[in-house]
Amino acid sequence: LNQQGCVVWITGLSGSGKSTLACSLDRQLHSRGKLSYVLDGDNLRHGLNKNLGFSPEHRVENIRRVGEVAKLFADAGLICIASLISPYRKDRDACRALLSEENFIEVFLNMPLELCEGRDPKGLYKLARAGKIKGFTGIDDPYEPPLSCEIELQQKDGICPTPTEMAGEVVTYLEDK
Ligand code: GGZ
Repeated sequence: LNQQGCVVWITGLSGSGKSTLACSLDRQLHSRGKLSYVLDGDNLRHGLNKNLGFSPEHRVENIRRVGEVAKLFADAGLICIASLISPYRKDRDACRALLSEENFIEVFLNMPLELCEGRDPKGLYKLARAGKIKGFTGIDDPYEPPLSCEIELQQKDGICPTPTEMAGEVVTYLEDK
């Protein structure tokens, strides 16, 4: 395998486009002959993490498990793309600490809450605003943005780059390394 394994950790609010970005990145890497694999928080909650909810304790455990699995994939030489809200800085830093510094690439998908809430693909923000979901990230549960991350993706002049463009930015970063 002519590649070094690593973890690309995508963090951001619900509805910021993490899963779409992860999928686009996965495809772009494949087309360059790279082996990658996506660990998506929402998907893993149907299997590996199906005994976990959204209390702070359960989120900590959710992120810990995914961090450990991501490390295993990276050890196996894959580019592991983890996409989770991962709202607490401490937990993301704990995942970072599992790998050597150059092999953990934190990508902050920094989309404004209003944009994410406006998208509301699953209607969860609406339920959270109505008080029907308690402890929703960005509404009544905190999101702690990274203080220093490898890549920050955001709107430019009020326009959001496409998932393809954003994935391209990550690919360029990986290629430069
Ligand atoms: C945040 C929630 C919640 C609460 C359900 N808070 O955008 P989605 O809908 O499709 O994906 C989100 C997913 C979050 O799972 P993660 O494993 O990424 O979260 S964490 O890293 O915080 O452990 C969202 C949905 O679950 N969802 N309830 N209360 N998101």
